[in-house]
Amino acid sequence: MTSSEPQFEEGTTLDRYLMDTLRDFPEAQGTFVNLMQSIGLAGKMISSRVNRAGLAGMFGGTGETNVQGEFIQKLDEYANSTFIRALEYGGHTCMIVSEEEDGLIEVPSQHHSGRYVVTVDPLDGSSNIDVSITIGTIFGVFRRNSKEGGPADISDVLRKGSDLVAAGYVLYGAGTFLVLGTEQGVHGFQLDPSVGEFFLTHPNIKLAERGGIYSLNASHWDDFGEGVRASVREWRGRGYTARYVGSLVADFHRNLLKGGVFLYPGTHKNPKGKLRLLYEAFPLAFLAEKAGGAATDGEQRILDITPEGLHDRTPLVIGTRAEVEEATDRMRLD
Ligand code: P6P
Repeated sequence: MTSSEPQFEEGTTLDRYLMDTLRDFPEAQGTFVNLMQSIGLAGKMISSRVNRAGLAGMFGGTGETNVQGEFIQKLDEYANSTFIRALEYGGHTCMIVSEEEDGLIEVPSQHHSGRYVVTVDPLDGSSNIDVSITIGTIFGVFRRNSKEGGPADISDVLRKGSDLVAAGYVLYGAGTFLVLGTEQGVHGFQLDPSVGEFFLTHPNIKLAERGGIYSLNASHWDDFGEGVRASVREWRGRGYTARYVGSLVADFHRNLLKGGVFLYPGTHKNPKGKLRLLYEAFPLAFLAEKAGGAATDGEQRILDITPEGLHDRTPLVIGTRAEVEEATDRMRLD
């Protein structure tokens, strides 16, 4: 840890961390702190339900499909409504974009003063719920462009990923873990369910220049471009191991802590890949870069892209910088 990085005491809670960093911004009014506390509350509520899913009749689907054409799991619906409820009355958020909702979610008119716009994948990896594999909530935070006090509009979200001011995820796995990235760096907080608090356990998360893990769905091997295949051969030659959970937030989190690269390239069937730009790739790319890593779509930096629609998909290459650059340089030649 360099001296320039903020230092934290043992037992720092998320609230204490937020209040400590708030002091660095005298002009701040605490709105971002309130927003993050609302996100933390939603994470605790979803964690509690995920951990009791089998007991609370929360396995399985609702029988409906979402805007993506995917079957909605009961926990998807719960996570979506919980996250929206946690944000819409806090006075900090003016609009929400959710994977589970077709259009923009404007908060009740008396809260148009909220200065933040939040994008969310309420429960990424939900196909893994019924087999108890790690899943998670991914969120991104923009400062609104539109005038405070009035309604937000589409220009507040169809903008470059580099406009994000914060991003993170809540991981529901062996434990519940919140990772938050801001200009102050990337920090990890573990939930202690016995006291209902997130405690800072991983301050100043940094990615090494190069990792030792590659992560992709090898069933698409024959459909990948030569750039991906040549990169994977190189990494195998360097002795890398392969890991693939099939839950983006779990694969990303492992690579963030251990060093590695995740790829979900376009295929001939799905040239734009499967993952969503606005509420999956943007937040994770923000975190990867703040931790010293990189993220591209196989051609350009993810955070340089401006979405055309709320639910645009994108190919994704993300993680330790050396591998992202090696794969991207080759994929550009495909
Ligand atoms: P595949 C989960 O459904 C998800 O959206 C991501 O969390 C995950 O990385 C990806 O799809 C897995 O897709 O095609 O490998 O099953």
